[in-house]
Amino acid sequence: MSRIRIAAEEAFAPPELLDRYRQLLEAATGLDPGFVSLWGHYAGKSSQATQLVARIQDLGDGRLRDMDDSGIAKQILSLSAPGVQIFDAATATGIAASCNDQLAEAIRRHPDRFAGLAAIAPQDPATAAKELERGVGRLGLKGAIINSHTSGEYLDDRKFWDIFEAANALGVPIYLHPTTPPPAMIAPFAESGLAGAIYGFAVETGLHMLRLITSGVFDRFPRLRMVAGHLGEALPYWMFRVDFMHRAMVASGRHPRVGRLERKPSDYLRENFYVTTSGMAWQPVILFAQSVLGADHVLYAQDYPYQYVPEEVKVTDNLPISDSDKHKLYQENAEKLFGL
Ligand code: 1DF
Ligand code: MN
Repeated sequence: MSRIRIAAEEAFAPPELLDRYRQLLEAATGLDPGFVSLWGHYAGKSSQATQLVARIQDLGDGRLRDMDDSGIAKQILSLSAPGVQIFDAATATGIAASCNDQLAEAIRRHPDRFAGLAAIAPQDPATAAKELERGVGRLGLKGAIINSHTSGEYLDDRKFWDIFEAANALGVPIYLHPTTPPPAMIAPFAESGLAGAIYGFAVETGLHMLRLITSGVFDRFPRLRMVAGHLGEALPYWMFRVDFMHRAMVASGRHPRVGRLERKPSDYLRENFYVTTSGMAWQPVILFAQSVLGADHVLYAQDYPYQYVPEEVKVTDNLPISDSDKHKLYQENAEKLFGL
């Protein structure tokens, strides 16, 4: 049986953005230490970094060849972490728009191979909402990507909810992609070298997901759909304990921000979130995620070019699941979620 594989968390970064990152790293003091740990490495001179930077800029033949070599029919592209979220609001807004234009152009050249998510600047929520509307309405993008916290601020803060309002009205999902922990959280991660994709990403983004759930975002926007990578940043594993402790905390009135919700925390995770397998080509956890979230809410992703392993799809090809669930994982769920 021939199989279409769609990969849903695939990164690009135009030279314009990478140049800005390099300028920041050279000039600025007082930079976010997480940004320095990430792009201080990737903007460097190691052969791994050089190869990564070459791949991430390429929206043409090189990328298509890698997709062919790894069995990927279509990438859903998004601007690499931390995207524009480390710049001031005006700079971030301008770069987001330019990156979205370039992404749309690449998709126009290869409509059968690429789809994309809009970069937005949460620093200016009203303008971010407008850019999401432009990205979807005029550029044909399929949702937004937000690289977790913005200068230590989380989207449960109501000042950001214009963005949810726009996504909800457009009926498009928001991909909550990881980034390094913010300054107030990063010290024990950074000193041990664990701030990045090895672990810090997941801790920080899992926290962000749980903050969204417990703050009541999904009671205000019950149909809002969000996407998390890395099989849900470990939260699926925590559902039982979170439900138990949430119930106990609500009953005792233990904290003013842990209040009554219309559904159990795990219900929001199962109903409002979709997860992708990015970076998690490991059968036991994919099966676990499917079993607790449902096969309709788990999508394939590769995390190109950060975790590019050409033979990786063997793992998912060989999952002991029905053909119909495999079709959902590779194709059907992505087509439905992103409206491809
Ligand atoms: C890494 C991984 C970097 C992911 C990323 O963006 C990223 C990494 C800067 O390995 O350093 O998107 N990832 O999603 O796992
Ligand atoms: Mn990623």
